[in-house]
Amino acid sequence: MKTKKFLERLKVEVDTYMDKLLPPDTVYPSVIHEAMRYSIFAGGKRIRPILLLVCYQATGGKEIEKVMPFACALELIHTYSLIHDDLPVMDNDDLRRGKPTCHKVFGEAIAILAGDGLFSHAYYLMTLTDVNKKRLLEAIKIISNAIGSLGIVGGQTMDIKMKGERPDPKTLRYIHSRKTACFISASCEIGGILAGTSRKKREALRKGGLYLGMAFQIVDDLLDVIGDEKKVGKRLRKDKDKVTYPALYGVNGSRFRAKAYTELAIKNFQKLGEASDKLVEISKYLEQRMF
Ligand code: GRG
Repeated sequence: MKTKKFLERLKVEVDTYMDKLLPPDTVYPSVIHEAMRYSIFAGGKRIRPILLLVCYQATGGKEIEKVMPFACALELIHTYSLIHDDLPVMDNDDLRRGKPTCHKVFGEAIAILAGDGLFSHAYYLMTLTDVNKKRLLEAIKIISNAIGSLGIVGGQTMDIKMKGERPDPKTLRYIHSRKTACFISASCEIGGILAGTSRKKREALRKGGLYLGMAFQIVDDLLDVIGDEKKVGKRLRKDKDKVTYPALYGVNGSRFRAKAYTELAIKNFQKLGEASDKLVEISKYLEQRMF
């Protein structure tokens, strides 16, 4: 309950900043700003910005308002990836975050542009981050690498290419680490970078985030099999022809692996000492989530 409340409080803070930092939907041409805001505020857990903020504080960062623009930028990029992932040429989904997907409401062309608009605006927001410019440049380098063809784009490419194929452990690990874990790892590492932490702690955050991200995607796979559509907010039982952990290891084997990755994440986060308490709580909470 304590962790749930903590996450809800930070989600409200992130949402308040995003509301201020996104162009209002009255700005011409209003339809694009309506579509961008629609997908952002349709729902979502805000895990990536929250991890950035928690890692920033765990490594000595004091003024979270200074790094809020970067935290919001992560959510804009994530939402952009969801809009494009839902398109008919990708996963062809009609429900996301409990609401009709962006292209169902605004049409495909505007949905593509809403994703593009969120992506570019994310980089604009990064420039508003009020930290030492060397740290900022390093953080931009890390996120750019995590979301390109060596990260999310590569993972999504193989996710699509492997549809209908027999899953094998190596390809499965590649897809999950690039499609999801890279971004979660970057969110954690960037928190430390913006706080100006040591190489050693930064590495603990990077590795911890990577393991946490693997567990996160395995739980996402599991929810497709055992979850409740109302709680998850998207159509379920849709991953049947996809390369997933349950397809390769079954429900129990996947649970076991989600737990093992969570334990590895915690082990790495604990290298920060007592400051890791919140990260440990969040890791355990995410492993048990039903949404
Ligand atoms: C370069 C950002 C970018 C995208 C282009 C479309 C695409 C390539 C990638 C899609 C990647 C994708 C959708 C991965 C799934 C990751 C995942 C677990 C999504 C669900 O995240 P949650 O549970 O969702 O954090 P909420 O709605 O809570 O934010």
